[in-house]
Amino acid sequence: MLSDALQRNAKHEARLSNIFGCDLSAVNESQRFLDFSRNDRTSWPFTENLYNLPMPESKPLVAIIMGSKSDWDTMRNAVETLDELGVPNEARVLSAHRTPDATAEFARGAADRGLRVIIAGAGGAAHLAGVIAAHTWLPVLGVPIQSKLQGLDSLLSTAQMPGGIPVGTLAIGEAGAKNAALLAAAILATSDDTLRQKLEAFRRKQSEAVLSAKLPR
Ligand code: RP5
Repeated sequence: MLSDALQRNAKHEARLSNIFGCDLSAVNESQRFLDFSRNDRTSWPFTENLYNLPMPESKPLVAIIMGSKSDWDTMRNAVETLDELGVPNEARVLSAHRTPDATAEFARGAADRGLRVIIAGAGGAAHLAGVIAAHTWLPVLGVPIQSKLQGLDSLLSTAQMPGGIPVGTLAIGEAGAKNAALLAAAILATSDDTLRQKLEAFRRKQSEAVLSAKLPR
């Protein structure tokens, strides 16, 4: 009877892995099933949602990297846009200059961790996106941070990559961060219909807001 239950659980798990794209097979199935059936959810890789239903923790698909904590006010626009679209993401500070080894290590391991797009924002002599791109085959989107030179230095040092290692560079500042997130979502949406629908809904809502705008006269 227990083996039947474990088999059913394995099928259920395979379906969930398929739906949510997270690797549940790495954990010891039988132990987790026993723990779950004992109502001890501490070993179950789910979080509780508002309705108290078990929900899987999704692995991040997009990483938002910034060269300094001072970049957060700009780069939060990327995080918030991805959150709005329901794209699992992670954000952290890494510097091409101040933490070169950690930056390279992050970039080399990114694809194997399941990340699919990297957004990198930096200001001044902004090498971050280029350095990350040098260490991974994943698409890297660069956001030039507004700087003492109005972000022109950041823009040129992010965009002007010599041929061979591309960085898709967005606009300077908040608009660039927001668009980097939308572009990352569009890249993922080429193989994700649900996300494509969310992007289309986002565009529709945006168009409606423009068309219903009231001028102050
Ligand atoms: C870059 O230098 C960062 O991306 C940031 O935009 C700029 C200034 O950094 P802080 O001096 O504010 O840490 O590496």
